Amino acid sequence: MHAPVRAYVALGSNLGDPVASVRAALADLQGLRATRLVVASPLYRTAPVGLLHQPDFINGVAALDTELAAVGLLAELFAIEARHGRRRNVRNAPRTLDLDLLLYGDVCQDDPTLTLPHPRMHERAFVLRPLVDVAPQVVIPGRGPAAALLAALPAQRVLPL
Ligand code: PH2
Ligand code: MG
Ligand code: MG
Repeated sequence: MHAPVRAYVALGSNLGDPVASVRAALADLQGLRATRLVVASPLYRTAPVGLLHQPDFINGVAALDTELAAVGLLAELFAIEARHGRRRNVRNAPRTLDLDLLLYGDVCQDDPTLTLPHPRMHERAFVLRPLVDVAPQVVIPGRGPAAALLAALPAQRVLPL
């Protein structure tokens, strides 16, 4: 544990009751040890990216200040996913809850366990839109300002709930 680091977590769900799952996950993040939930974005209904023939997603982003190490925070996110019935099978398949660690301070790393920044966040409007809501000035290390990246993306369906 160390001085708090600002981290951003993406929330996503498209199985069961996605709005309830994402709201419950936000409550879980609020209760996380050694961590403060600073702000949660509005939620969005978004078109699936990757695997196309699956239900729309509910997506949002949370800003956290955490004394946990990045891997410790990641383990907590996996534990919350598991508590919400997440099964890990096909990549990009529908899921009851997906919690992705987007940014952990300005750390850049490419480990088998954790890549930071999240390697696909800069091309996903369903991540950048709520991220810019909570952190309009945030810069993705190695990629640039999130707001500029979002503005340059081709249209993706991301609608406020
Ligand atoms: N997550 C994915 C793949 N595709 N599409 C949307 N709209 N929202 C997601 O959260 C999402 C996705 C992999 O985690
Ligand atoms: Mg994901
Ligand atoms: Mg994930």
